[in-house]
Amino acid sequence: MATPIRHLRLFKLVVVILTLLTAAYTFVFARLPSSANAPDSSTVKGVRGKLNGLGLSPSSLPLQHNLAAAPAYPVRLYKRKKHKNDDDTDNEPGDETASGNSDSNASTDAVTQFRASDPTLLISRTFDPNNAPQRLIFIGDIHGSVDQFNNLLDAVNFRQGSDQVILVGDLVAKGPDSIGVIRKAQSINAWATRGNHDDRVIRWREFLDGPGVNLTTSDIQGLEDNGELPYSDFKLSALHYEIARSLSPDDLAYIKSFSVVMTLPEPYMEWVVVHGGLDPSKPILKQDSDNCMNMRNIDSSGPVSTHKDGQAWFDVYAAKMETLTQPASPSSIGSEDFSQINFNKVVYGHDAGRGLQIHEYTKGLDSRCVYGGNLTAFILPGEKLVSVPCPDYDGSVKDDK
Ligand SMILES: [Mn+2]
Repeated sequence: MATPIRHLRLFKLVVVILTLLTAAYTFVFARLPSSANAPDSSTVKGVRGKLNGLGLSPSSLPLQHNLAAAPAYPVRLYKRKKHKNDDDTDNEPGDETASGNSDSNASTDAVTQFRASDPTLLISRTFDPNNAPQRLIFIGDIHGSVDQFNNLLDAVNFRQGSDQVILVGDLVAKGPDSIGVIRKAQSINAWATRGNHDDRVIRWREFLDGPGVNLTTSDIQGLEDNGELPYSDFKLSALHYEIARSLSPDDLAYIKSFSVVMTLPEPYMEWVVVHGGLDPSKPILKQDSDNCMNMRNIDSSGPVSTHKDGQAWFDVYAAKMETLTQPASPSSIGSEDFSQINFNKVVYGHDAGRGLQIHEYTKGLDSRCVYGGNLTAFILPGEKLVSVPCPDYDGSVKDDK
């Protein structure tokens, strides 16, 4: 087992070096003047203007904000708050990604390094001004249920070219055909935000293409048994490993293009998309990407993935939005608050435990597709909901803990 361990150490060293190089590169280029091909300001006026106010100079579309380029980002982007009673087996088995004890420090550090090199916290999408879509069709967590994905596209009478599909993440894992979902999504040019399961598959693939390239499955099993895999949420018994091995280069490039947060152009600038949720105490460019992909509740320590502590993140968010709409309160909000951003409505997924959650400011679309519930679409304009029934694939995820 000495060789794989040496490879792991080398991998961590390489990740550190690449992170530093990326930071240096973006430090230099973030300070160059905007390029001549900067977009018409009318297409991105609100969010872009606010981003400039935060010290960033987007110069190409879609706007992609490199985590390493923003000096104010937290250093530790992945450190998960872990609670002793953190038990989400009722809604998303396998979502526990941090073991939460001192033995996991090495794994947590490796994950943190990966996060720091992740280039896409936020993408601000734009439309072709000559061919803007007639409808936006947001779709909840598909989890490999490609037949239901196709059924839902039929049910909403999806038309390529005039409809833009936007997935809230977790295309993969749990269900029967993750690769089929990725390829279908790419074939219809769907936009997507990165779900925690998409992210885990990407990390597996980076490991298998890197330090794990010469390891057999039994080598990897040995590393898992000894707690020596680079990420604490890697489990051979879950589907992510096989999905990662099955990705074509096109598949991989497509899912790696998913940003953690996505903002939308006019006339949808009040909408933002994220897989898990947003932390209402932080401006958009200071969100923690791990929290954005995993949060369900917010307690006194901040976002948590559990339902058991604190309150639903969307209730905290709604309370915050209510304060922002009070004319008397802006002076108490701080210069880098949500008040700087034009959006106020969030489309998200991830919370099968609570199921479909349609509130004024937040639209939660995970309606338990993979557990025999529905797959749901939310359509703009009009805020119409369309659902199709799903079989219970739960048998395939019994080992995904
Ligand atoms: Mn999820």
